[in-house]
Amino acid sequence: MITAYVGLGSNLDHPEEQLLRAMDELDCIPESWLGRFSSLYVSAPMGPQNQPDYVNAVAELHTALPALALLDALQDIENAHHRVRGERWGPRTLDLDLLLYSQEVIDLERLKVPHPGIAQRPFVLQPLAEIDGDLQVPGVGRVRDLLDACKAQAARRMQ
Ligand code: A4P
Ligand code: MG
Repeated sequence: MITAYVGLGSNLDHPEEQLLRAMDELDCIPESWLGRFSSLYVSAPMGPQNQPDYVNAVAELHTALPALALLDALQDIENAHHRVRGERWGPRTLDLDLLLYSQEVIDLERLKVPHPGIAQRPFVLQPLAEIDGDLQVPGVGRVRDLLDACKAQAARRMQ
């Protein structure tokens, strides 16, 4: 079994409900089950500012699927949430990013792991640190240290 980490994000059509439903759907991916998961966090949009605030979270997933098959499963879930692919960094009902796949480094057109930009994103690092601050992002550093060094605006944990 591989331990993977999935970043969840939404800023359209009841984001909290989108994320909670997606957590259940992650648990239904074949040969996989949901492990620990973070609280929900709110933050201002990175990228275009003319869109609602985002709600983000991170989930740990134990899986026997190869990385690309896992990406397919994540994209199936995004599509089931009526995800429409518009402008880059534009608003979305559900975004599922494969953040970490064990300690593997993958550099394909369709899949880059660790997810690029992880170190600049408090809305990823904060929920990841809530699960395990000692996690290593291969080639980048320890989650807790990346969060300390992250200059971007913090995300706010929801009650
Ligand atoms: N892809 C490559 N690597 C991966 C990976 N590790 N995980 C490819 C998932 N997908 C990966 O993604 C485009 C392509 O990336 C996919 O087809 C896949 O093969 P996409 O989700 O269709 O497009 P996108 O999300 O618009 O682009 P991008 O660059 O992935 O955006 P991000 O990084 O996902 O950022 N602000 C806040 N506060 N919170 C957010 O969550 N999210 C975004 C989107 C913008 N601003 C945000 C947030
Ligand atoms: Mg994405």
